[in-house]
Amino acid sequence: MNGGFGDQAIALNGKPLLQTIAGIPRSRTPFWFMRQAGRYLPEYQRLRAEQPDFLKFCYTPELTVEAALQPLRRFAPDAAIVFSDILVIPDALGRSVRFVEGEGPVLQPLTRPADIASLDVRALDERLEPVYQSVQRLRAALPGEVALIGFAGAPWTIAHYLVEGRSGSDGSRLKLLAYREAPALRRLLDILVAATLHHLCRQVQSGAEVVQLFDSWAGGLAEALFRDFVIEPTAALVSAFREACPGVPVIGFPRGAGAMLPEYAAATGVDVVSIDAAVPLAWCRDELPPALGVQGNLDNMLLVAGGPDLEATAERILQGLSSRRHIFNLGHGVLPETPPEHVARLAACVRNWCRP
Ligand code: 1CP
Repeated sequence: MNGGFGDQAIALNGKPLLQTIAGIPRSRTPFWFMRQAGRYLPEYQRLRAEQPDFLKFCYTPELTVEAALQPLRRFAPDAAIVFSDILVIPDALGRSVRFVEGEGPVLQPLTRPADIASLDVRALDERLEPVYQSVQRLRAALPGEVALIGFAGAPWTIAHYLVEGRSGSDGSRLKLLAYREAPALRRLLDILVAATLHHLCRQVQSGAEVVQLFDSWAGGLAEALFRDFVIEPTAALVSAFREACPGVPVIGFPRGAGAMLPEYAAATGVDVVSIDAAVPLAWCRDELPPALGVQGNLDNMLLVAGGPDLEATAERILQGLSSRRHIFNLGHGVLPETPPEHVARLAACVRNWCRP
């Protein structure tokens, strides 16, 4: 396991992304792209054809390591992210999870308190062993300056998929559960905190150097719900993670959190907040503490569109966040319809941009 920031010379080992998070000034802004591996790459499509069952793909290290390395060969980002999915946790807890072509994930919805009691954390480690092997092999295959990111879905977002059952839904079932049966939802979130803590720590033990929590469904919540069911479980998770894996930085991505971002950052203690494309740069400067890292936030749809605005916007983001710890990224993951040439142009632009 990596040492804390106290062991910087060893732990940060010339890796721009880790150095930036630690506040070591650099001439270049490090970058990677959420969902940098995946369907927009023809070489990924070919690899996927070898294993049409997506979960089986996620549990086959030979395939996941190759999928994670593909974007590195094309774009040379400063980080690799292990190829897996946030829904391996519901799967490992014994719920049925299927990925349906053209529809996305379909889960057996969790509807009764007895469903919560039936979640079984004991099988987790065994079921997810292939993910940890993927991390280990990927780390060994990485160029020395590339950092390895482990990840998990945040408890609220995993609860979303467990309760709603599919991706097209608007989240109303989970919100009603929060209002009508808060104690049951708290029990569910407690289980998810424990499972996620274990999953993140095992990734770190296997070679992950930084972890990201994807809270894709954190947006549009009333203040009290956001506080009780996004911030509170995330804070519990981060604090337990700090104890178990000291010195390993945490990136939080509460997508759509907007004006709640400062409170999220302060209460959870994450090192970096990942911001979506709707967050104004000037607002970050005024409202977020100067030592907090910021990751983001080019609109993933602009990356689909391309055109001269792509470089101009990237430079505006680089400039706008240049006075703080900034990791350049998108506001949300690369979309399947994105031309890979646009991603290559963006990578070149970020790599060649120098801090003023
Ligand atoms: O057909 C295919 O090949 C499957 C497409 C796919 C891929 C490539 C899915 C299904 N998951 C992934 C990989 C993945 N998912 C990664 C690793 C790849 C990388 O980043 O380079 C990561 C980090 C995720 C995370 C993930 N999965 C999130 C959080 C990020 C986000 O986009 O908000 C979410 C919400 C999921 C669920 C999921 N898995 C897959 C799909 C199509 C979805 C989204 C469904 C929805 O819209 O609700």
